[in-house]
This record gives sequence, C-alpha cells and structure tokens, in this order.
Amino acid sequence: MAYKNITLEINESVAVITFNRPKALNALNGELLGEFSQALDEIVDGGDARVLILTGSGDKAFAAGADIKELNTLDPLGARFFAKKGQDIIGRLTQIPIPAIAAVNGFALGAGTEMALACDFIYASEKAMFGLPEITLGILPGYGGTQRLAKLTGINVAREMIFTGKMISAAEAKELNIVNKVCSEVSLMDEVMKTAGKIKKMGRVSLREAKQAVNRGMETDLVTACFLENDAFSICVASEDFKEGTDAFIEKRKPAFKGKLNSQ
Ligand code: CO8
Repeated sequence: MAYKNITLEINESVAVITFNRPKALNALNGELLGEFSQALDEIVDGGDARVLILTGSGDKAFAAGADIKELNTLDPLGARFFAKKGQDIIGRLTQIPIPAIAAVNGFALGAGTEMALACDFIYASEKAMFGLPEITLGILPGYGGTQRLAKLTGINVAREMIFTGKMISAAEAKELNIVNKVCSEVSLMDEVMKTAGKIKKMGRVSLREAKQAVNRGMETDLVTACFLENDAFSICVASEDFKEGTDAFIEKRKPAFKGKLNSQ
C-alpha cells in the first residue's frame, strides 16, 4: 500500500515504519496516525515480519509530537475523541504479536516520546532528545505518557518531567531507564538491526507469548500476571518451536525455528 506520511519497508522479516513529514519534524497528525494503523494491519496480516522498527525521516527528528497546528483547532469533545483514537492506535504497539523497537534518531517530544514508550524498548542516537512538553501548551500528555513514563522511570521522575515539560538528552534518558542503548548517530540503525536480527531468529510463538506476558502482566497485579505467564508458557509448549529448541539443546546443535503459529 502507498502511504503519504510514513514509509513501510519489510525486508528479511524486519519491518521498518518511518515517520515521513520531515518539514514538520515528523509531527504525528491524524492522517499519519491513520496510515500508521493501516501499516500495522499490513504487517500483522502479511505475517512475514518478525520484528518492527520505528524511526523518523530526516536528520533532526523521530517525531516532535502531535501536530500542534491540528491540536490548535480542537474543541473539548473533539479532543476527547482525537486523543482516545490516538491512544488506541499507539497502544496497538503493545498488542501486535511481534516486538517493536523505537530507533530514536532525534527529537522525540510529546506524542513522539509517547510513541517510543509504547514500543517494547528504545535505542537512541546520541543526539536524540526526549520530553513531554505538553504542559507548556496548556495540555498534558494524551497518548499514554502520563502512565507509561512512570512505569520506566518511577513516578517522581515522571512527575517532574510532565510538570516542567523539560527535554532530556539520550544519555539522561538511558540513566532513567527510558532508553536501553545510546548509539552514535551513524550506527543507530545498524545497532537496532543487529538486535532485530537476533530476535527474528527466535520462535514466533514464544516471542508473541513473551511479549504479551510482559505487557499484559505490567497492567495487572502480580498473582494475575503470573497466571497469564502460566497460560503463555503452556501455549509455547504446544508449538513446534518448543520441541525444536529443546531437541537442539539436547543434540548440541543450534535450533532451526520454523516459526509456525500452530498453537493459534
Ligand atoms: N507540530 C507541528 N509542527 C511542528 C511541530 C509540531 N509538534 N514541531 C515542529 N514543527 C514544525 C515547526 O512549526 C517548523 O515548521 P515551519 O518551518 O513551517 O515553521 C518546523 O517543524 C521546524 O521546527 P522549528 O523551526 O521549531 O525547529 P527548531 O529546531 O527551532 O526546534 C523543536 C525544534 C524544539 C523540536 C521545536 O520544533 C518544538 O518545540 N516543537 C514542538 C514540540 C512540542 O511541543 N511537542 C509536543 C506537541 S503536543 C503533543 O504531542 C500532544 C500529544 C497528545 C495529543 C493528544 C491529542 C488530543
């Protein structure tokens, strides 16, 4: 499918979605989010991709937030609808059956940070900047940022970032557990691809179930989360890849996972 505000490439089981409005620092307007949701459908329905990577076009931004010109025209009820729709679309990253990695190549502000936070983890270039500056516009983070940031940084750090709207560097974001790895600008995509390359070789069922166990488990209490983990474990054992993984260990060879979703 042809997109106007994003690009989607799928090569050797790795899907890359690039936010592509460089003149507006890849600000996430409604049309872009609609295309992003369609691209997620294309990836999930196509079934070829084992890992998804998100990044931004140009050399300046991952995404500098929701489109402020579009926000400026909202009325309160429209805002409620618009925010919920964006929350749902961005929240899909936590539900798709493959890991999502944010490759943050520049400014990730407001909705840009929120998009990255909804990924399974974040790699950033040295020049990336993170922040939730919505408070400076008289609003608050509306795409899950009030919740997802605190889960990574602890609640007081999140309060300070949300109440001041301050920007932090990639190095600070790493210290605060927002970012897993800081890379040079030129090596960012190579590093992300290296990690994606390792992940894509794993069993497809176990990846899907591990992602769901972590993500759904984080949303509930420990006892319920452990029940979810328990179900996920038994689903993995029903997969061909479980037999292959354990046979390979016993036979002292590398597993050749087929990645069939035979437990669905
Ligand atoms: N929306 C629209 N356009 C933008 C945005 C944005 N978020 N950010 C940058 N642009 C545009 C600028 O208007 C400018 O366009 P033009 O050349 O036509 O004037 C172009 O991108 C380049 O930007 P700058 O000239 O400002 O570039 P600088 O290098 O001087 O500054 C900054 C870079 C610091 C990133 C600066 O652009 C900035 O502060 N941008 C806004 C950051 C921000 O406040 N983001 C939060 C937005 S609100 C949000 O994300 C809410 C999420 C929840 C929504 C809930 C839905 C209802």
